[in-house]
Amino acid sequence: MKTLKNLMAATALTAVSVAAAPLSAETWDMPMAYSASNFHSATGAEFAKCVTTGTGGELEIVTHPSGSLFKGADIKRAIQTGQAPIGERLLSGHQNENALFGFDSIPFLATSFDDSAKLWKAAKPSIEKLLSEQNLTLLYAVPWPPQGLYFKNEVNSVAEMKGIKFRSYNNATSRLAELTGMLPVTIEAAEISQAFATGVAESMVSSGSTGYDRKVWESLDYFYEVDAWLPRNYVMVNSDVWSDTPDAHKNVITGCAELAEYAGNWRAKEYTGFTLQGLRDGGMTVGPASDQMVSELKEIGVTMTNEWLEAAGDEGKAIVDAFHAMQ
Ligand code: PCA
Repeated sequence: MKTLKNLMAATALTAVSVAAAPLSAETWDMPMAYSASNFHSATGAEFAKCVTTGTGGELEIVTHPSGSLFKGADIKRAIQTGQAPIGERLLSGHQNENALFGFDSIPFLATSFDDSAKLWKAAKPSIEKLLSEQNLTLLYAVPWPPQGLYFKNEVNSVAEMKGIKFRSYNNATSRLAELTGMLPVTIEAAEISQAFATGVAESMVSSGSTGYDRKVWESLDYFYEVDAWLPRNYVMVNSDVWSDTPDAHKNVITGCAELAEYAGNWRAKEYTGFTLQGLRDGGMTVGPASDQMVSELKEIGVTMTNEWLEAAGDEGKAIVDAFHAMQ
């Protein structure tokens, strides 16, 4: 009897939703690289819901977290080529194409949420231009919490890092590994738990958030709060798809994007303390790095800043100058 009642209720619900569904409903699949539990993915899911609700169901956005539709490294290309209309990716993941994309991974340039917002303001016009040349329209961008160093054992100086297998996620993190004598191996966040468990990697630079999402305390024991930089994720839409989108939908999407950027920034800040406590609860030692390690890393930061300025040319220098002028 109960089953029958449920069935009747479900059928009634279906009938209502079919009647209410717009005739020309469109679906946009949205690939995302990070786990569903991550705050960027949660923000993306809310953004998708906002668009679906705001367009009265005429445009439904469906998120696919954890690299389930396209792996992180393939997301931008998939959107450029129209295999997916919309998606999210780590901006500095494109640093190998153009150094400008790495503006947010310069060690010790912008180390707080406030500075990260200023740096983004300085860089945004250049990044929007670069993306539009690649058939991509920027919708919103949200920073990760400050980047710190994860290790299996206690480490108090750069010399002690020598030979450690280091998981990298962009050019800057690979370069950091080289300059500290570690051995870089590029691995997507979705795969790091396994990489640490099997010993493919023994260390990384990342946020407390990613360590928490991937439960790295199962393999690693130390997190040093270095606050090296705050890299950014961004949501992009294929520019052809965008220009074919009716104005009424564009308005909803831009409104939802603004809301998502605001909510994502707020979440990133909230999540910083929460996830560091999560690492502690998992059994890790979490705290600042030794003075020696900080000053040695800052020296490496100077090298990396100069290398970036050289690679990013006048436009890169203009970004850094504009950022400094906001201080
Ligand atoms: N998490 C992402 C990028 C930066 C971060 O905090 C990662 O580790 O892949």
